[in-house]
Amino acid sequence: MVSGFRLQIFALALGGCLAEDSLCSLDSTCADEVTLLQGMLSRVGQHQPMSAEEEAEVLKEMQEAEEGIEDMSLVALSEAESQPASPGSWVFPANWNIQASSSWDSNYGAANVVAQGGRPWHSGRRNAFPEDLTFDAGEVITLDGFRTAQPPSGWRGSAMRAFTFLKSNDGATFTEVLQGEGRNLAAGETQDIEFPAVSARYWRLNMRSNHGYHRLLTVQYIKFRLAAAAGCEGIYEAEDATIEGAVEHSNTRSAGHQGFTGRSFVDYVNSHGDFVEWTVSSCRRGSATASFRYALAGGNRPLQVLVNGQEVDEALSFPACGGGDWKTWCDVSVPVALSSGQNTIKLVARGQSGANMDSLAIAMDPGATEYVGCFVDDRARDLGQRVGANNNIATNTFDGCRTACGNHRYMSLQYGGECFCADSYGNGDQYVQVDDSECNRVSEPCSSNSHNCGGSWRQAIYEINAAPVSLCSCQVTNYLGHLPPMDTQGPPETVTTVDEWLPVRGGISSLDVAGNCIVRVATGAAGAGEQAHRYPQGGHAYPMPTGNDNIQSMRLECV
Ligand SMILES: [Ca+2]
Ligand SMILES: [Ca+2]
Repeated sequence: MVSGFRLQIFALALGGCLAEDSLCSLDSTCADEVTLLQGMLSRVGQHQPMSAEEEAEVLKEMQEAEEGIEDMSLVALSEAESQPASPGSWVFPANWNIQASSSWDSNYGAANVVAQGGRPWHSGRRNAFPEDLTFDAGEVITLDGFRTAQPPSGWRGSAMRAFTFLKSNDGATFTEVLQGEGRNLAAGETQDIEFPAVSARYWRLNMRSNHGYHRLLTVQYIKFRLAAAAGCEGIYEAEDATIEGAVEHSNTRSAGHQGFTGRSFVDYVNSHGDFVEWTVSSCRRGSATASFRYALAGGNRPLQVLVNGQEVDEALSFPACGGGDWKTWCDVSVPVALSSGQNTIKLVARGQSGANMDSLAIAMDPGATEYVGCFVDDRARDLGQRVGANNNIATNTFDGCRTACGNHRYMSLQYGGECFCADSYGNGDQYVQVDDSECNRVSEPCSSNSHNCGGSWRQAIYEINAAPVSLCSCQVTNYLGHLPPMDTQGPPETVTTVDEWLPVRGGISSLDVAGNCIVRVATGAAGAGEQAHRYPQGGHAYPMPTGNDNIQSMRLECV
């Protein structure tokens, strides 16, 4: 018979906060949910010292784990990982100053999180939550994510659960970057936490709960993902670029050549092969406008334009600036597609000498970085109701629509400036992606102020806010202990694993499900013979629709 144990499933502490329509992001707070969470945490054992038995168990586990580590020294960072990293890459916080609010002992200190081998960082013996890991990068850097890993064996349930990631410029006052819930990582597993790019020198990971392991935390390593910084918009002098054939004008005091910027300008000499090549770093990927400032007294002196070695214009026209002299300066522009990181832009003489070249200016097209693509729309409206028509000056540009869309994850411009906001797109088979050219309707002021303004039943979709951190984790508390990790009777035990079939010993008599969690059950092991019935939010008393004794496995899913 079914024993009378209670099974309570209560939610995802931040469930409401992370629901689809209410992003818990940089711009919104989740005060109610945090209060709820704090209340829950206080009930599940905050500030309780470890018992002697628990400590003995932890020590035993450490001993067992260490037997599996052949080389007890930390594995040195590979050469590649100690090289300067480019945006988008995951890096260890090598050479950073790292502090932990507590550590088990010096063998399990905070410094262990810079390497992939050896012992993990392990929080202290008598400290309850919260725990902090604080990082000083030594300089201001831009991040858009971090990755944590669990030790390769043991310490199940010691991964962080409720956390807040913070930043600081002075190391004293920290402000929130994001908060969320970490998954219950299996041994050796990693998780990536992503957020909109943000810059700071000091970073802190504040961890307020774990997934059930003796109120202690372990982290095998942490990596951080460097984001492209502010981008590469700006002015780059020709005289600072790589020059071949052409020369930097030396007589900078000559009356006939005044008005240049920077130190001087570049004088093309030969009719073939002379070039100026700018190398620009830290670019964000996307479409941009490259403008060249030059002086030319008369005629026209076209130059070949190469971006990252690819020809984008065989002979870009550089007409005379109109003053009939060499001190009147003007600009020509060419659209360019920039890659993330470093790019080269090159002007080559192909048959005749070039004008006097002063500088290059790079400006990203508004929305270029955020652009997703061009998609079909119809009267049912993939992104919901229109927010503004294309003659609405408040919303008919990228910046205007973005402001109107607030915390929504996506926005679109359609038909030259109609604005839509939503948290998803492609909500129907008909909303397929099409070529960007179908979206490029020219309509002002949209076109001059936006990367792409959409077309007729074609929408240019932009991702304007980061995805909510997907950290749904249902919590199962079994008061008599028929669920893993304890499948014998004992004190209340918590299970938080989601999306995985868990064994149930002795069946289920009743369920309480709260929050964004559903429960499936099966009559066999590992989901075999799954019952059609799912148990959504709410109480489910004996007898269960699917029977009781016959339930051998269950699976928690976030909805
Ligand atoms: Ca010349
Ligand atoms: Ca110059």
